[in-house]
Amino acid sequence: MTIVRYSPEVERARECNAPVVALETTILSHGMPFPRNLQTAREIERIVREAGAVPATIAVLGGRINIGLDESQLEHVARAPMLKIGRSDLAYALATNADAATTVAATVHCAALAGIAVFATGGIGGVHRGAAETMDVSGDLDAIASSPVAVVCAGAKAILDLPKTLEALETRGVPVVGYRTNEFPAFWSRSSGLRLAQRLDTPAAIAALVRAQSALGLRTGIVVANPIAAQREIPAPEMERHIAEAIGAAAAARIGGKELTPWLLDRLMTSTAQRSLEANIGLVLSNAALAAEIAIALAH
Ligand code: PSU
Ligand code: MN
Repeated sequence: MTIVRYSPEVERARECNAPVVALETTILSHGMPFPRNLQTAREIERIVREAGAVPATIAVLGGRINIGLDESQLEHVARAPMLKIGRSDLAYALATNADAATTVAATVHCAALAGIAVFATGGIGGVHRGAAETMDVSGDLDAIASSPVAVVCAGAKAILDLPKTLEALETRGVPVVGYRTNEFPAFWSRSSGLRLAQRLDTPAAIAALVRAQSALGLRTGIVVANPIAAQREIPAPEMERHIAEAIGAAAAARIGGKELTPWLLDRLMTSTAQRSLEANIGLVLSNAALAAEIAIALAH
């Protein structure tokens, strides 16, 4: 069974070993409202192309893993209500000919299948606050740990327990490197107060890290933590008030499981008067640009 379908643009890039950047679709389908999600998806792809790499936006359509979406497929993902799928749902989505948006977890797996070494997203999932009771730990962590892909993100979403998320990454053998920072960024904010032992300041240096990881025979992914630009950030103390309120409201409304992350993101959009959305879009675009530069450095 052919399970993967490449767009003509990605197919050509594969033939000539051109730099490719994988992109996820849950962030579009469940993380941002229409039509901003579609505009953002187009903008991400434009930034990757302008930098000299090929964007490979990934979704499951009609039960096939599509790597590289055309304009109408991108619009379908942005507009139509669609399943949010992690790795545990991938086989089911294929076997039932579903249309589905892929999370970081499902997307890094598909990128690894396709031999794509660099992936850009907003923020990875991680250990949820209260995980000691709920055991809600995003499948993103295990998927990154078993997919040799560099994940360019603005850290983990600050709705999570960030210290536990870093511990979980360490346990899984995933290097976390700060891009031009000594601190693990907190998605909407530059600062989390959590120090990182690894810092690199150029795309070429990150490419060297990716090569070293591979030379060691480690099939583990790498988290490249790229803080949001200073002029776009929502300072951490301010954001924390909104997050605490949203988590309280989610508990009162008994929101859990897959719904939790999209629900919290949506609530924060309202409580910050869309500032969290604008920050989210800004950091994704910046991650896409950095991912393209890393992919290009790797191709040399
Ligand atoms: N970051 C965002 N918006 C999102 C997500 C991340 O800015 O919508 C998505 C990603 O697809 C990530 C997923 O993989 O949330 C994690 O969900 P969960 O916590 O249910 O594993
Ligand atoms: Mn979960």
